[in-house]
Amino acid sequence: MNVRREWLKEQVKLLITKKKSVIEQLELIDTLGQLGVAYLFELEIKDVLSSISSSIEIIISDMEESVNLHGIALLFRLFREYGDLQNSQLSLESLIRSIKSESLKVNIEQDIKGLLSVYEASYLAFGGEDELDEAGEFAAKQLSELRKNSSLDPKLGEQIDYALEIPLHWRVPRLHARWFIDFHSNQKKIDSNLLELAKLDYNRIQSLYKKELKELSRWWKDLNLVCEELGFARNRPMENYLWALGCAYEPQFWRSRKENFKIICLIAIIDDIYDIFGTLDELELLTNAIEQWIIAPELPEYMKICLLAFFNTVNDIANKILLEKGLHIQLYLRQSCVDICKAYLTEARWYHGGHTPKLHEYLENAWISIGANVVLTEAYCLSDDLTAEALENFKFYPDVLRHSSILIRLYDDLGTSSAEMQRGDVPKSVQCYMNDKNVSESDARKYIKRFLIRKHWKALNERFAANPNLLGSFKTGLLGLPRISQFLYQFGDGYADPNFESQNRVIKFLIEPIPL
Ligand code: 0FV
Ligand code: MN
Ligand code: MN
Ligand code: MN
Ligand code: MN
Repeated sequence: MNVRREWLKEQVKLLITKKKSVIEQLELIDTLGQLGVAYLFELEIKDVLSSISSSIEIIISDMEESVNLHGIALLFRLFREYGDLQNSQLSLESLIRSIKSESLKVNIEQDIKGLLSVYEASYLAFGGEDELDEAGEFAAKQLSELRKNSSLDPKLGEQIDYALEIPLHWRVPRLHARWFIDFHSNQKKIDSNLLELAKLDYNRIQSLYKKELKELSRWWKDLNLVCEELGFARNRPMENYLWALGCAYEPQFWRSRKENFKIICLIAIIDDIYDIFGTLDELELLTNAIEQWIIAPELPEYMKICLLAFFNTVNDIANKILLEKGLHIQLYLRQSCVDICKAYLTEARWYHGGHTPKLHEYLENAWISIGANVVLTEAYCLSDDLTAEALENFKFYPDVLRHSSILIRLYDDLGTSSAEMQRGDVPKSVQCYMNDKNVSESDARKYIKRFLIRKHWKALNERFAANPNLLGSFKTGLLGLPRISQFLYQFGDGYADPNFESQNRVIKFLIEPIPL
């Protein structure tokens, strides 16, 4: 398999460098990305994009002349995805011009490929790019209309449904790759060597995940926290591994993925202590003990058991980095843990005091209590590129992390708040908004889905593009965690209470290889 894979890789390299039109170049780069193999050809892709970059104005004016909506939209999206800020602005203007030009409307309505591309491109918008939103909405509407046409090719119909369900930019890349490979398997549209490489590589990475999950499950079992004293807590190692994969799915980030998994397992138990089991007095004691990083003697037994494992896990990883690099990361990890527990305590006080915060007041706390601050701080500290200087320059929670966290929180609230309210928990974003505006639950959900989530994705896109040099899986997690959150909570609580739909998708992700 490895020999075959190497050979295929060489063939695909030849394919990339073969002479072809700009549109064909762009489509190939896009296909590599959607197949999940772009990471194998980073240099080649960079070369192609920078050669396009150097004659961008001519290319765009050619596309405008031939009314190539698909081409301009794809160009825009790829420059945004690959972080070429300057050229994405340039092609954005052309894109808007093309869509707006009245005379083109007739063509546009029949140009399904163009509409799909505009739709997908619109999700890469920054804050304030409202015209792009409008273009995306226009495209979505046209596509739903076209979908009703019974003579539409069924394959194309399937593609439209899939796109309208969730845009590409919001999807978990590995899962999308699986869909994309399956979708194209019996078609002749993708070069057969490339498709075979994608399948081999998908299966190779999947078997790597299985190995990791096996090792991590053993660690979790040996930790022995699934015990009588903590019987109220969630025991979901596989789903915790999915969170860690969401943060970094690339094989080379194994280190941070593994430690992220461990910390997520522990955070999930601590969350359950704050939400479900602890009395308010106990929770005050617990928060104090975590701030001082001690197993205080007055803590109840179940808290001691959990804290000891928690401190050990964090100290262990800090010690490894100290031995390897001479760097002290423990204070950073500790600070992120203290911050989340304080946010948990605030929620517990609100809950026990019967307080319903305003939505903005709730979110000001809840973007921390969702836990991405802990995962991403750890990801930063475990990046292979971490140096003494990078550690010194670490800033807790820049704006880009805040927007990412808010998204994870909003998806979580949409999926979990019904059960949380039934069980008894602090009002979540849905309930806070209902209370603020005196609206129904379904209106609150609509507001969050259609407005708030869009708004924070735009802010995240913008901040992410403005910070191209972030470290390791800190960088990948900023986009990856909202995506995995979207995935886990799309059909209710796929994290703690998985239904058939969620399980099925996980099996495709982690268990079932692609038939060759
Ligand atoms: C959220 O669960 C959840 F998935 C947790 C705590 C696992 C860790 C996830 C990350 C670190 C991102 P839940 O809905 O119970 O969380 P809240 O905050 O709503 O109690
Ligand atoms: Mn909870
Ligand atoms: Mn909670
Ligand atoms: Mn902001
Ligand atoms: Mn929740």
